[in-house]
Amino acid sequence: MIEHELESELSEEIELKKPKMYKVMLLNDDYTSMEFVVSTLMGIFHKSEEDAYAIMLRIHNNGSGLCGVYTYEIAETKVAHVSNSAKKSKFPLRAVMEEE
Ligand code: TYC
Repeated sequence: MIEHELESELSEEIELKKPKMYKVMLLNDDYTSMEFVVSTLMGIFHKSEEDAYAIMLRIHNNGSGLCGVYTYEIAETKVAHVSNSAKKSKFPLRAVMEEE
């Protein structure tokens, strides 16, 4: 087998074992209530109330904060759920994803 074939098989195998991971971050804004952010972190990101409160404060103080690290499709779904839930409650809360 020629060398590049071996190499691509090897890298395919590595990709199967270790998918790219994506950070999902919430962004601060001036209008979303702190309570809504805490609920979002508990409901969508499965944080405890204590962790959710600490993460919400970090976002409020620093502009953004890490909510979790997921594979591409799960991260996309989290971002979409935040967007739909915020829209429903008329808050401008936004989540973004970023390759780790
Ligand atoms: N800054 C908002 C306030 O003072 C609270 C907030 C926190 C909004 C985190 C968004 O991702 C956010 N009500």
